[in-house]
Amino acid sequence: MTPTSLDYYSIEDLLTDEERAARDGARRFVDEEVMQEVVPCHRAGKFPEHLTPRMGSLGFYAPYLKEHGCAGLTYTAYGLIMQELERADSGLRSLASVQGALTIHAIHSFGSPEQHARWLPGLVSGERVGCFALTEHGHGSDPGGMETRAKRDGDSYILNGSKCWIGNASIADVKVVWAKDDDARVGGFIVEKDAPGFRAQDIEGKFSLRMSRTSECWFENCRIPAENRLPKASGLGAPLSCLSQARAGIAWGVIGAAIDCYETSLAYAKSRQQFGRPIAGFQLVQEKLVWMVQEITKAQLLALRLTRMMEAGTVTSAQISLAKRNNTWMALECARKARDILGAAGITDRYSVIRHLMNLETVYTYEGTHDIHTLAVGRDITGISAFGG
Ligand code: TGC
Ligand code: FAD
Repeated sequence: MTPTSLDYYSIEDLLTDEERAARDGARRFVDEEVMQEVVPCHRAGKFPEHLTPRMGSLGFYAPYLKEHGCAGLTYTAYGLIMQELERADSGLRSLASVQGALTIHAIHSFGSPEQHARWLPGLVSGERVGCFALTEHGHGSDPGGMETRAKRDGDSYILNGSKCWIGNASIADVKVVWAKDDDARVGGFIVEKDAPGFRAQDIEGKFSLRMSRTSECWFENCRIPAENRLPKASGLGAPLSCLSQARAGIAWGVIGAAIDCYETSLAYAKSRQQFGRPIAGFQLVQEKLVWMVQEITKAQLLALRLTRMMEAGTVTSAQISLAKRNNTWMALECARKARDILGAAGITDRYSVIRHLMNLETVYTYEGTHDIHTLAVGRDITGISAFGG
């Protein structure tokens, strides 16, 4: 199997056998079990739910963790798996991000041993669906302003508030909900399926990430046992640390979408004839293809160095911001150039490019918008916050 045809700087040589095997396994799964589902599911605006446990059985959720059935791979192997999933569709990678890097990671990092035993095995295997509810209707980029409250009442917490744009919230068995406690401190609270006072509704009319369920939800005197609070999560740093894991996965994942756009447009340009010759022979078309190779190669090197620093424990959150910011922008630009090369054919889902382009608009915005990451890096290098307030 050719793991990836675009490897202009022989990144392959920098991977371990275990990392190559993890990537090849994910690639095989995508080719054999996913690709035939993507266009029908995208058209229908549905996620193929049977893939959730299947991806668990393959070890795709938080594979960089070791315990509770997680695969115990390197961060680079995790990134390569995300790359292969996003080569198919950002919605597929999103499922793995929400289930693994966000929900499982939050419970693993901030939960007690009892909470680990209770929730992690079902989430890691994919038999139970998780979600990570941070964003609110009035607070997206500034989650610190959240209004959802968790009030202690004897052996319970009572949640009031709302969340918006939450992947899988309407079907999740285990919801990690971030809310402020009586001391106005951000905490993590597990809301299980059918908790009284919880209500959710899927968001309709999305043109982007259609193969993904996105919900808004409300907590109206939603009572949960006090033991469902994650004891080690105290302050906004807790949810933000989960975002770091997911953002690193995105920095790798979007490379998969970009490579698919490049390969699709290269093949098209070689076969499409205009003015009596293949359009790949025109200088302006070659410039677009070369731009894609150049930027994908730089993104691969950036992502690899990022996850190697994560493996060494030396990475900073600003370095993760830079990689999420650059690589998502790069992939979106590749999708736009590829769509251009395909001409009119590029606007239909006969080719994957327009689907990637629409998906990447979401990726540009979620997990911190492009400009929020600009300001995160700007604060890091200047020591001055430009976030406002
Ligand atoms: P700030 O003062 O900077 O930070 C508060 C505390 O958090 C710490 N911290 C981090 N810790 C770990 N990792 C990070 N990335 C961290 N960033 C900050 C920080 O050290 C501080 O700790 P302490 O102990 O001093 O209290 O907070 P701020 O209010 O100024 O906000 C900073 C800002 C704007 C960067 C942050 O709010 C932010 O990242 N905003 C973007 C929100 C966002 O990304 N939301 C994503 C929601 S989840 C989602 O989109 C899922 S989509 C998943 C998918 O489908 O793939
Ligand atoms: P806003 O914060 O309102 O930003 C709007 C614009 O203002 C952006 O261009 C932004 O860059 C700009 N802006 C904001 N503040 C500043 C500033 N200080 N300086 C300069 N410009 C600024 N959230 C979850 O918690 N869980 C999920 O599972 C989840 N899944 C999602 C799935 C999808 C499909 C989408 C689209 C979103 C999802 N999100 C999720 C929410 C996502 O994280 C937010 O949309 C994102 O953080 C941005 O928030 P916002 O949409 O409210 O935009």
